[in-house]
Amino acid sequence: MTTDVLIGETEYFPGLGPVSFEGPGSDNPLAFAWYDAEMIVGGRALRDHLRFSIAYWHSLVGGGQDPFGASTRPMAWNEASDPMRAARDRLDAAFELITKLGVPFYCFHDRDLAPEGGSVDESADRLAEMVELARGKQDASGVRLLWGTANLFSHPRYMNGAATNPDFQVLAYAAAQVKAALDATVALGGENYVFWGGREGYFSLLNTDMERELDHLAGFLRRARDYGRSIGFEGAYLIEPKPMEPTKHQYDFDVATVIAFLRQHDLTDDFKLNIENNHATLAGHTFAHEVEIAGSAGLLGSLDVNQGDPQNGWDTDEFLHDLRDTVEMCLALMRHGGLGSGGMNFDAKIRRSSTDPEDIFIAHIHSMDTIARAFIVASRILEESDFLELRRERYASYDSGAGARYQAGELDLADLARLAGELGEPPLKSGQQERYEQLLSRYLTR
Ligand code: XLS
Ligand code: NI
Ligand code: NI
Repeated sequence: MTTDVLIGETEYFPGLGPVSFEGPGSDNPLAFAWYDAEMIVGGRALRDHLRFSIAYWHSLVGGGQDPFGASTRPMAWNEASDPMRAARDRLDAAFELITKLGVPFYCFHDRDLAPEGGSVDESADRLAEMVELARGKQDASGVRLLWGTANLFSHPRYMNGAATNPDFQVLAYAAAQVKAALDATVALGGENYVFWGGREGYFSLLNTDMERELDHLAGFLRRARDYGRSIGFEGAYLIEPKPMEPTKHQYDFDVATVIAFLRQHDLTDDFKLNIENNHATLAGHTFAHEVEIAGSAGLLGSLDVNQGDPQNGWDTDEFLHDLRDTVEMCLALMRHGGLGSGGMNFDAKIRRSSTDPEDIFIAHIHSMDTIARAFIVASRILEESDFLELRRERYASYDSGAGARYQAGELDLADLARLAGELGEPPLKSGQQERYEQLLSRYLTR
């Protein structure tokens, strides 16, 4: 898979890109130092392991506005007064950015691609019109759609939720939007479809019938799945957990909560997880922890790569650049077999005060480099060090004898109690945490 640079009528990032790989010694902020797309790791090119993706909403739509002030970032592609004209300009800018960065995938919400119309039908028509154009851009460049989704949180009608809204009329409206977004995803060959429950949650239990809302949510997901399958969508449906924001308590709290919900409603054949680092940390977990839980359940779908600020308790969506944390995440990811049809989507935004055109390039380049480097470090730890062996040894007592019988489901509680008496007081065995930490540190700099 190769991507050709696509520039529309206007070049929106003149003098920037295409970005090339210069190697670890490079001081050029606009070149890759670690992400060599062609580099073979474990028999596959890095490009195919990492499956990077641009997030349309942060990189082409969001202009740095916050609750205290308006946009700061100049985005010429969003300035046309006709919103469909702006959508076409934005598509040009999107494919220029994606192809100049050499990123193989992108992701969007319906409303990023096309503005909402005055009715359900007009909105669907506008989306279909933009999908046609996006199809042409994909064909011309080789860029693919990692996932599509519907924005069920920005419009005021969704202030009390979408699929969990107490008002059925809102739920029906959300269904119309998801139907059109699934049509768009299928038309563009999208490999996954994401549900992030933007406002599926509550601010107060006093006015919330949680049991009913969760039941409605499951019913909504079932209908969406069935419709998608009926129009030929073969990819994975992904739920993206987040514990809070915008509501006080989001129902898709974390990976474990979502897995329990999927199992309760018998949805695990079709649904997996899209895990975002900043959402993991908001839930009091790490990225690695969430990947580990999903991987252990065989439900690892895709990743939204970003990071939060340890001193802030909200979703700051910074570009992922913490190497050590990323190595830990990659170790979990690789032990569970990698991404499959998922990818690594940059659900991240440059800071409000980052207003130079090159800032968006540098942000992506730095993050791609960090992840590539972490992935290479993790693969070397797995292949060259005694990491796996140390972990295996730690559990060796379950590999034979009574331990193996226990693991195989044999021995009842009374058997175990009898064995305890026979075996006597267990000697203390070190968990050797510092040794593992040291090992990781050494590989970081090799
Ligand atoms: C918001 C979410 C959102 C989803 C897509 O916090 O991360 O961006 O990824 O709706
Ligand atoms: Ni996300
Ligand atoms: Ni997020």
